[in-house]
Amino acid sequence: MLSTTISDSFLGRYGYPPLLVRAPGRVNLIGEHTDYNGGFVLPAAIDREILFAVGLNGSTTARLFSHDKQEAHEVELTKGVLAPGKPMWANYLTGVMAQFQQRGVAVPGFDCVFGGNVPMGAGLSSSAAVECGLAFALNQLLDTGLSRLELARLSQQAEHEFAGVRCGIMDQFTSLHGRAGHVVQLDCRSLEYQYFPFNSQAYHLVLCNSGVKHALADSAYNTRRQECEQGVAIIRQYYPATQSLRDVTLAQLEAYRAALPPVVYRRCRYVVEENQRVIAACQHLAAGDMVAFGNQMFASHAGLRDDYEVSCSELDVLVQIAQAHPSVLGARMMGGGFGGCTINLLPAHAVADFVLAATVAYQQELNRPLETYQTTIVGGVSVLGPVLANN
Ligand code: GAF
Repeated sequence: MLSTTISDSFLGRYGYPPLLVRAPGRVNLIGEHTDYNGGFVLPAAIDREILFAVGLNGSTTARLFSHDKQEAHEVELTKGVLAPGKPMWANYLTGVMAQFQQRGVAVPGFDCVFGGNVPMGAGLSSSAAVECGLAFALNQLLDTGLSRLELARLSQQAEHEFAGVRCGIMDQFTSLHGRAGHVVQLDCRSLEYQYFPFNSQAYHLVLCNSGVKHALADSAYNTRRQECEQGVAIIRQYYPATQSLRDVTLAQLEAYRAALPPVVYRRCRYVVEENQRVIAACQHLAAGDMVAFGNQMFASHAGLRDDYEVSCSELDVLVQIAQAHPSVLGARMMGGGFGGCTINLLPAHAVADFVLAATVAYQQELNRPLETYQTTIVGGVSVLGPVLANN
């Protein structure tokens, strides 16, 4: 078991029993690239997790060990302001330490072994799980008393400043607030949220990993964000109350289309329509109309591909394969884009047939192996317990 492996590794390296914390990755059913536009998302935490074993070591050094990379790294905590550096994997952790410090919390020396089974670069938010897991663990160890929402914000800030991605709040929020058997509709402006039960007896969410992550992903993400901000700045000249694309209607966008550069117009149109889709999808979910829900997912993918331009040929092929399967209700690319996974909604009885069909078709069309993951919706970050020595 992963938790035993991680805690054994900690005991072996440091010789005392750790606190053990788990932090899940996430899926997002619908609402992509809406979070940093003050809009709506519908994610869930999944049973792909990063495990943390941590303990205070009485020194002024953070001793970090990545179980997956089998690499160690040390951070001296008393040498002024922490800054990003190498190796890259340590930045997600150092970024979190820096955020505690910025909030006036002195971080004492600690030991940390972490590792998990959230595939990297697959759009399942392995980085958010790493940030949130350490933030939660330090909050416990230091008895800092920060709320889950504050930990989510702190982790998001760590991603901005130490990974250089100006992400929204969705991934960190979900890792910390997931609820077993439920998806969560989050209003990314007010941070109000509502859980919806997901009928996992009847329906499954299957992830198809395209196996690609295009190099431009991070810079293109930041560019999309800037294009949206540019759109808001122009629209605000006509509607001064506009804070974000969340406030813009399609009619307003059409009325001032000529004032917007064509690319900016298309980015804005996608976001405005995607927010509407999330609201409609939640109504379908509440009504148990999974066919209508799935159609919103297909429409979301079309917008991401044609207007927002964050898909890629591999993801488009995977969605086409899903669309051609008689049982799939909905499919779309998921996360930032330019690679990673598609998310597919289908009746439980059709999962085995779909996985086989998709694997064969992907191999035939792109000559690539397809990895698929069946997901279970789980709760957010939690303590698994202190591990007793010799246990
Ligand atoms: C990435 C980001 F981290 C999220 O904040 C979100 O913007 C997502 O891409 C796209 O919806 O996962």
